[in-house]
Amino acid sequence: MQIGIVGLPFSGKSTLFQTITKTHLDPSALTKVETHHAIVKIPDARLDKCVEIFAPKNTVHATIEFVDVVGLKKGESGSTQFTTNFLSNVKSNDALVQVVRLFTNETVPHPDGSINALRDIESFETEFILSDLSLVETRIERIKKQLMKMQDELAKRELPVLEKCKQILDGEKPLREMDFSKDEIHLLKTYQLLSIKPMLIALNFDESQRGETEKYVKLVSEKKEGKNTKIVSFFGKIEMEVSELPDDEAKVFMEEYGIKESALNTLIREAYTLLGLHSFFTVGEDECRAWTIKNGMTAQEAAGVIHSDFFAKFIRAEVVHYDHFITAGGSFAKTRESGLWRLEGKEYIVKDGDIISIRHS
Ligand SMILES: Nc1nc2c(ncn2[C@@H]2O[C@H](COP(=O)(O)OP(=O)(O)O)[C@@H](O)[C@H]2O)c(=O)[nH]1
Ligand SMILES: [Mg+2]
Repeated sequence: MQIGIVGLPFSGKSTLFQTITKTHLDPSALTKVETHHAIVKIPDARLDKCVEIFAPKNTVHATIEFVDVVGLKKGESGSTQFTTNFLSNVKSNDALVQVVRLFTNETVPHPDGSINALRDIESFETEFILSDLSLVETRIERIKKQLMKMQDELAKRELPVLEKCKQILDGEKPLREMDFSKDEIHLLKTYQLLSIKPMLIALNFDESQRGETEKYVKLVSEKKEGKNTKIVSFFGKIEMEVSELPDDEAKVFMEEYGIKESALNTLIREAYTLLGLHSFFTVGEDECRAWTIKNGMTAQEAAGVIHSDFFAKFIRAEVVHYDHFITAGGSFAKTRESGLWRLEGKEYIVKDGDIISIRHS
């Protein structure tokens, strides 16, 4: 999974990127128009606990790739057209985090001269909608011409979906707010539309604004939160400093500043929810591992995520929920005795926190 961090220049994208990926970008790299990638292990206290119990040779966290999407030129305002380079860098992401600046900092002026979160969010939205609209219109025209010449089944199926998109975009709405069927989503995949991507709007506050964040979050949420759009907040500068501290010191610091959850944990939790993802575990003395799957996946599909062969060769899944495993003192034998350990068939819907072992032929 790949999450792109986007936003206007000087909104705090690179600050956020460095905070969550615990990387240091060279100051000279920050000013260059360059895209940075980093893979982040998803923190999971349940996996940590399993590791404590099994002391495995190997521990594998689920991961997310974060991308600091640069490509808007310095000083370029949100009201001007985005560069094609920027748009193409956005396309490859599964979800986007849009960093919106609320901090004031005289030394780095906002490109539009003032702080206005709704204006910034809307200018981004408009650009994404216009870019999608132009793509959709071009495609519709091409398909219509093609259908005049010859019948093409795929084109015939695509046309109504594209027209549905056009209607939404003409109404100045992002595509992510609409309902699409599985088939429609599948047909639209190849277009790599922008406004269809789930979006986390991350309001970046200065620590001096600690008392005011809720007011702004509420204001922006009322106007902008919706299906596949979620508003979160963070304190860019201070959280970057905290991320450089050892864990115990970071904890004290965060408490002092009233930061309930690190930016990384907030982003991951919300991104999982937006993307409809959750985790299951495989555990043992060799390896403890967290796996990411879509909500609603069956035991057989989950087996296929572990190993493609396991899908076809699936017989049964041994399942116990993490909570039950812990209640039973971290002992499989005890979960068996108390009937919490189960054998499930291929149609079983895997739940967040299930510990699974696949029986295969
Ligand atoms: N005062 C203050 N400055 C910040 C905050 N977040 C970022 N900055 C500063 O704003 C400038 C731009 O941040 P950067 O992350 O490079 O923005 P980008 O252009 O969006 O990648 C840097 O000088 C940061 O130190 C914040 O929360 N408070
Ligand atoms: Mg940057």
